[in-house]
Amino acid sequence: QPISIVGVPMDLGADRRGVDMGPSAIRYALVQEKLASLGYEVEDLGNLQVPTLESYHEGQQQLKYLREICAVSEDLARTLDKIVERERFPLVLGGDHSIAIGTIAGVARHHQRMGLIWFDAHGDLNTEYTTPSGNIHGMPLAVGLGFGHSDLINIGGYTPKIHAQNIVIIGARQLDEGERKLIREQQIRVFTMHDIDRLGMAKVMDEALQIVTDGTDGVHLSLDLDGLDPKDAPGVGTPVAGGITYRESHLALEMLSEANVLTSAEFVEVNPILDDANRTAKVAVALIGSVFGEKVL
Ligand code: DIR
Ligand code: MN
Ligand code: MN
Ligand code: MN
Repeated sequence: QPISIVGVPMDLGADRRGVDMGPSAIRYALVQEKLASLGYEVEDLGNLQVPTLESYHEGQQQLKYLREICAVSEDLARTLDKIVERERFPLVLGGDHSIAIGTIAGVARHHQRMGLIWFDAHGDLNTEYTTPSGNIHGMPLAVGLGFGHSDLINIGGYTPKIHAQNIVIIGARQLDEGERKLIREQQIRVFTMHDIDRLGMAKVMDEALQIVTDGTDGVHLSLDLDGLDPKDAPGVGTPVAGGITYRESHLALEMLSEANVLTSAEFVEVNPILDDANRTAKVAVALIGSVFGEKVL
């Protein structure tokens, strides 16, 4: 299937500048060339327009930049809707993780039921009532499930986009109290670092793939680079020690590729200002290779 790349230079959802340069960093690490070398037809649609942080007032303390993030999310949802209608595979480059609100709004409408893999050190399950930071990048998974501010959950004109029984979180190691409560109430399957250590990534992915494919007609991958260990992916705004290794993350994505179920993907939170000579963007491109079937032999 042909691939369409969209960059979203969003940093309003996080409190670290620099993540708006993520799409450039990933392009500089030759993402399009990687996909072309694997035999795909690729188009790069460029970046969506995102307002500059300095030109806006913060707005509400519990939902920073709500209005601007809603506008970009609607734009992204429309953009992805068109890509899917052209029967192309949408590959979104972030930008902070708040962009998942628009990505999911754009793709989920094309499925009866969409599975979702949330690869992250965090749960991104906060709402305006539980957020410790007010940063919307800590909320997109809750928003997809229909929890949060009505302007956010109704992006794309429908809610909820996804159902708790079809999602998995992989790599979690820092959850806020409100997130733990939502996980319990919604019975969301979370593979923490403890589970990955105990079961091994192969077993985790076997189980995860079962959950996201059971009764679904598509799967979205939302990969936050902070899911990886900061030793392997230092260029992220909110690093948490003790993460998924480079090798484990490749294994996970190779298994996902072999399952042949993926219908859309996004790679987020690459921050070149905090990085070490673009290492994290290079990791992102290597992982994208695995997602699209790159093999040693
Ligand atoms: C924290 C951090 N849970 C928050 N979340 C991050 O602000 O809601 N998600 N960094 O990727
Ligand atoms: Mn449509
Ligand atoms: Mn994260
Ligand atoms: Mn995240």
